[in-house]
Amino acid sequence: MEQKKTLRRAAAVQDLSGFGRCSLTVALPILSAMGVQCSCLPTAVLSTHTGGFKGYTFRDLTEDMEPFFRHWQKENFAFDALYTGYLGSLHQLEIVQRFFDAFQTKENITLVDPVMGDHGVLYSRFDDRMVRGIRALCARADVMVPNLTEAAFLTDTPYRPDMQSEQDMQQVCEKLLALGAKQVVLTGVRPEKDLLGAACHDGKHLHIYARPHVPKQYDGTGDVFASVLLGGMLQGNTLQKSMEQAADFTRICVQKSLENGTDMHHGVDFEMCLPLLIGMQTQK
Ligand code: PXL
Repeated sequence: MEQKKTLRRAAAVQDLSGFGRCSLTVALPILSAMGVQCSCLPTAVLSTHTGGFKGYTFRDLTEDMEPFFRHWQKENFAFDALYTGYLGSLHQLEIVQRFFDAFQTKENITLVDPVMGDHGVLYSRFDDRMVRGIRALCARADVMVPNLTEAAFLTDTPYRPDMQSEQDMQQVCEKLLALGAKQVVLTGVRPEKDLLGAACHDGKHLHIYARPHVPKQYDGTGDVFASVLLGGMLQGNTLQKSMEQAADFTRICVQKSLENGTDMHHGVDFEMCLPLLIGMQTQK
């Protein structure tokens, strides 16, 4: 007899940026395409994301966050994954700690994407105190997904984009794991000049995965990567396989957006690539 499929459920704690595909407008469609139910705990509603647009509106939903998840708790909702991304204030980081207290279990996956900067600099709204708060969230993660900039701030080491050897990756991952997370996936890794990819460390082994670099940067690609990574893990795949799938899919989205001449701040044209994700599905 065919086994019943179980629908996995993730809770995504992220903002909703109305324009410029990132955070929830990426996590929701991607997880859905991968057969994962995505519940949303919105942290803020913005007219656009904060990287590249001037004069955006920002409706802070911090005050709603705790009543929002306490209601979920009263309803006895449970989640196979807790997924956090861009968090805009210290107060929100404290609330997410309580969200973890309420919903973490031995079985579920907590994925913390420590969104706070890129290219060696912190985003606006982020400072040292925020870095410390995000470090404390990473300590409670099963998987953390920093880029090289975030890894440098989290480990309090200078940003050195030229340090890309296997030994360098091993060292960075070990320092990140020392923060307390069980597994780490490092993004934006460049083992050779024309390659771009990611490295993962599951506490035992380091794996590096890189493909020919598509020479254009797009906002929101970190969110695409983290969402596919989580979807893959919830489908029962290993960290390494999920990382490879996330890297491949992100690369395909960047390639498609480049072909389409899409503005970098609009995020990637992932919609045209979603059928591929549905095709990649291996959920038991
Ligand atoms: O993609 C990360 C992200 C998410 N949400 C908001 C952002 C950013 C990056 O700048 O501004 C609001």
